Amino acid sequence: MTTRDGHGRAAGHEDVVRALSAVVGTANVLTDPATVTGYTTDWTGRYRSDVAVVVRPAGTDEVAQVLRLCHAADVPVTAQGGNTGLVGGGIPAPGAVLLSTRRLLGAPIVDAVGQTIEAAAGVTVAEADRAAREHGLRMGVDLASRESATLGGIVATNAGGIRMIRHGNTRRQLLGVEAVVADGRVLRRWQPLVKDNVGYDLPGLLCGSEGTLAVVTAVLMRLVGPAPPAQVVLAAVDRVDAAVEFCRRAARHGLTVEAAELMTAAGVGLVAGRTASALPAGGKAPFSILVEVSGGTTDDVVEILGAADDLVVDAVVDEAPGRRLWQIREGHTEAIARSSATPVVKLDVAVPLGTMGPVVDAITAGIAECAPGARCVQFGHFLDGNIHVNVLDVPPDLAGPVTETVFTLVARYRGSISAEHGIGRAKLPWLSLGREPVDIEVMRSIKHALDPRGILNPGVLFPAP
Ligand code: 2HG
Ligand code: ZN
Repeated sequence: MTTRDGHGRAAGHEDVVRALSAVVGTANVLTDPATVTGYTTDWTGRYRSDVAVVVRPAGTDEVAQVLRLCHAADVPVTAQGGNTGLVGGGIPAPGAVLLSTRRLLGAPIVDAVGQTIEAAAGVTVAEADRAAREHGLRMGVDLASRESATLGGIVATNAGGIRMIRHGNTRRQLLGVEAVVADGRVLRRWQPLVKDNVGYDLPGLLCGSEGTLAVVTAVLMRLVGPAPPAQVVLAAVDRVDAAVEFCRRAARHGLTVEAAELMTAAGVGLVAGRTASALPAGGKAPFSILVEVSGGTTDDVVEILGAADDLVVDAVVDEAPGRRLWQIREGHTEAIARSSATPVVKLDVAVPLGTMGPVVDAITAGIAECAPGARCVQFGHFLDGNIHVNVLDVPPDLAGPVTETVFTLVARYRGSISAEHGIGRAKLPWLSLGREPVDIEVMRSIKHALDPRGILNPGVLFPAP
């Protein structure tokens, strides 16, 4: 077996393995097919790679050495964090080395006064959050995969998550970054400052670059204050615009919307099964919303609900954290994966808020026409315009047409073909629906400037040369 670069040149597999072993130790260069499969298959089961080498460096210096030698040998490298991505961005092209960042560890350092955290890229979101909570603070980014998703991974993908409407996406939390560029140089922008206008925003540029510009080895992030007392409302609604209006009314009442999630009866039914009958409107209204609000009491929330019978069919309220209610939303991804006979077609779009109702309906109708036997489950962080479109039981030859149908529709409404999951391999053919030609050219120039040999994650974001 040989490893191959994007230009078709080949390097001996044994030579590469030997050289990598000299850097990270034999135990951290995995080649056994049974062991590497956990890294080379993605969570959805849709993306697999025949990659035969997984390297697990333990620190920034080892990452730099690995990249230096892969660069010299023209061997492509795909970095991977917790392997929780949904667009195949962490699954390498044939012939690449998979660089796992999971051994980039160490106790995070929290500055309680400046409200910042410094941590290595392999630390998970949940671990960082626990470290922050010891100082009465929290991570601003939270997502259902928090126990596996790593900080390097959320920076590489600019993760959004369930607190996005309140605190912003990962890029907004990122103050500094340490990353290794393609030739092995270590780039460090590490000021724990919210104001620092010296030149280009390189952390912001690497954030969301999906492993195509550098390998993130450590992050410096803002933290947010402690969670305020809050209430979690699970309400049944007939229309998407009623969901948006309900949040508006809560805000007019002086409450702060901490999270706002939309679900459909199909999704709630999959997660809750028979217990769906115990949910508002017996899980039978077309939509359910989960809204977490702070700044008031349960009585305030009940009062708002009482005056909202033009919007809300039925509702239950719980004190935060309201895990039983949140579980209905956070259980979607797994319940959907278990229920589908084929790998789920997972799309993640954003549309202007005012168009969300018609878009949700049009997506359902478009998919029914394009793939009549498929089931469509939509859910998402609706107040930021984000809908996760999951299509189950799609015959393999219809996965492309289903995607095309949804993206064309979203583009027509001036939406985004990737709200938070990235382009990865999955959305590559549709990049031009999301960005104009000059925009793509500028992105390519940046890629070329940082990675002229194209060894970093070829085939992700841009087609492999
Ligand atoms: C979520 O919001 C994640 O739970 C995953 O972004 C969405 O499974 C999905 O499509
Ligand atoms: Zn999401």
